[in-house]
Amino acid sequence: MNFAKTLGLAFGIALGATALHAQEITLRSADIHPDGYPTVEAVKYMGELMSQRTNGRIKIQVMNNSVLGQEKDTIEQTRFGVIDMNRVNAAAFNNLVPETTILGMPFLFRSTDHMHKVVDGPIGDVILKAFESHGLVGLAYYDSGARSFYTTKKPINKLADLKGVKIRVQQSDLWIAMMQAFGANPTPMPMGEVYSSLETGVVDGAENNWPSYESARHYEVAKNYTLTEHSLNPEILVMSKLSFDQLTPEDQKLVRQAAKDSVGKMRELWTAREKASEAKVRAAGVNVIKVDKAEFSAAMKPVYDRFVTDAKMKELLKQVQDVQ
Ligand code: BDP
Repeated sequence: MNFAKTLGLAFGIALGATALHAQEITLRSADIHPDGYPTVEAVKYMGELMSQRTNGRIKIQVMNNSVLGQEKDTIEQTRFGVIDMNRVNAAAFNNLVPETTILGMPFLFRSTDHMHKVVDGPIGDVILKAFESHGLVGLAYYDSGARSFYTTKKPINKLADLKGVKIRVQQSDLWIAMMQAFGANPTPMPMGEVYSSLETGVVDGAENNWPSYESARHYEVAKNYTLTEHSLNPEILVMSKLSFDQLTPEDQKLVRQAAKDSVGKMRELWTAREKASEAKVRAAGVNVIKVDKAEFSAAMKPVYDRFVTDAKMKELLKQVQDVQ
């Protein structure tokens, strides 16, 4: 956390704590996406809210475009308080905070509305709370649409077409297992390496939502997009617990509230961007393929058998499925 008047503060305390009130705080927030991407703009919006609500005393500096590194590294730095906030897809937290795996389970959510009801309700709160024993404070969920496969050479028209195909996945055991259950050959790597890996044939394909497929320019090198829509895994905005604990209880409340208040903005931006990205890649001549999703979904039993084993996960899964 950047206390603008760190020295002044120490002196202020020595002289009689008046400087405390004037203490300006800048929270640095990481994101891999470029300017204009909904997650980046939503956190900037949260920063505007913070600034308005504190008369400029607390600001957020969004350090996007991967300037602070790839997600795995920025998560570690956030846990150590080097970075104050981080917006990352839930998959990147799976190995650290097992409760988050439920959100990425294949073909779990019936619709975006179902996903919203889950994350906006008590289940969402339980999962955010689970971050605290891992050095992080879960602040909010952001939309990430549906993820689908894309390939460079062989188009995926049916499940059998994925057999042995090298697919890049996020660095998560759940996602590796999911690809294996689809019959694919998973290659975990950070997002920043995907474009060149597709281009050079290190992988045959990857999977992501329309906006990431478009904004990372993967559609230029992987021109077959197969609408499997296998997961609606959301994004999660977290704060470093070390940074959070340095704030006064009032400021902590302000941060939590502003994060929640940025969710509506994010959903608006997301809906618009999904449409715009889809239109852009279609106009660029991408081969968009419809499939029988039931066939893909039927192959996912091993994933559920492996990741929903203990009583806690079983209960969580049931609760999610029961949300109407
Ligand atoms: C994007 C997420 C980003 C992930 C990326 C990925 O917004 O957080 O890093 O997918 O696949 O949709 O790694």
